[in-house]
Amino acid sequence: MAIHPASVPPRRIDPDASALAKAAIVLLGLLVGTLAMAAVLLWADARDDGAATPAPAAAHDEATALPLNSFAGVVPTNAQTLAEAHKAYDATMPPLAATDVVKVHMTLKDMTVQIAPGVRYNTWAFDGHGAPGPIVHVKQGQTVEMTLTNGGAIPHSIDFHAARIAPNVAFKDVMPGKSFRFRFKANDPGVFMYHCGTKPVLAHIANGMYGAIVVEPKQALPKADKEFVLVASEWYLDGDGIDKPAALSMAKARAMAPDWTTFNGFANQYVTHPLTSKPGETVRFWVVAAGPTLDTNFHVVGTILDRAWVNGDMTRFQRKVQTVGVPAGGGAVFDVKIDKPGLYPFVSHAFAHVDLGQVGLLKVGNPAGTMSH
Ligand SMILES: [Cu+2]
Repeated sequence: MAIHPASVPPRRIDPDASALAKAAIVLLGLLVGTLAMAAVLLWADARDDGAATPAPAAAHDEATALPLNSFAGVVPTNAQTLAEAHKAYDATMPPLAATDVVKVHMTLKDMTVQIAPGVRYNTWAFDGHGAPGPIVHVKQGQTVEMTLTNGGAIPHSIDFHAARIAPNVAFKDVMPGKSFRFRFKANDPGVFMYHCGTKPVLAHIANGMYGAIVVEPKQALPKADKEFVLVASEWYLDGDGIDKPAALSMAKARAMAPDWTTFNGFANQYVTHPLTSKPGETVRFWVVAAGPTLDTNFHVVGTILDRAWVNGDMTRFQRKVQTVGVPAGGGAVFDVKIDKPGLYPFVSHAFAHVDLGQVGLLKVGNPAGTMSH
């Protein structure tokens, strides 16, 4: 079982043992230096995508600088097998409905899901399939008719950031066993968060009650060949979730010290099951940071964001930017056009997030040395 560094208590230094300690530190320093050099060499080697001889698989794995074979936090020893067996959340943009009114029905359910390989968590889930809830995709001007059925044990609600509506009317608590319906016209394009707004909101969002609604602008965007929706979020556990499912640690949530950070609810799932595109295709990422508290700093390793609709303002985009912050409760849209085959990590460039699982791969073409799945 791997132990997350955060769970290891700080070492005490005995001043009397300083000579031995110093020698050990020097040796450790040499070891770290050697390893770092080796890593840099591997990175440099595999980065040379013009090389005639494909690097072996292991070198490619190193080149991504990602924990392909290990996971942050506490995981079972068979984490890699469990990660491969996990069915990744489908990040593909669902099709639009042709009707003026788009009917969405979600049934809230208390359920145990995996949030990392072998790590179980007791969620309160929208639509009974864990976090995030389903991707809602509408066109600007369409009306969303939302029906919320509370199949859970306590009151819940749903707050759509895409709606201009009196929250005390539409976003009200729905009692267990009851349903509630409201409508709003999606007049503002962008990618928006939805979430449970029942108090304490921190607990309801932290327990998985969030998702994304994409409101596509009436005026067509530049053509994209592939479109993916990513919801960034973090998890705060009261235990490791291995022997028994974890529940929320409010203390960690308030301290903003997550055990795991994820895209679409499961740590590293798109490392094991990469999103795919062909060389030369334009890939569009619709990104929401659900939090509950932490932002995400969206970046694609090995390329530049060709277009960035910052803050989800669909009236203009920035060109050729490297990293864009998506605030908790916010959204943004990004286009990349990658010509050369390879594995391109997409990350929150606040790198503690990568270490805790907020990382995936965009597999462009069929690069040599790729993992087989
Ligand atoms: Cu709730």
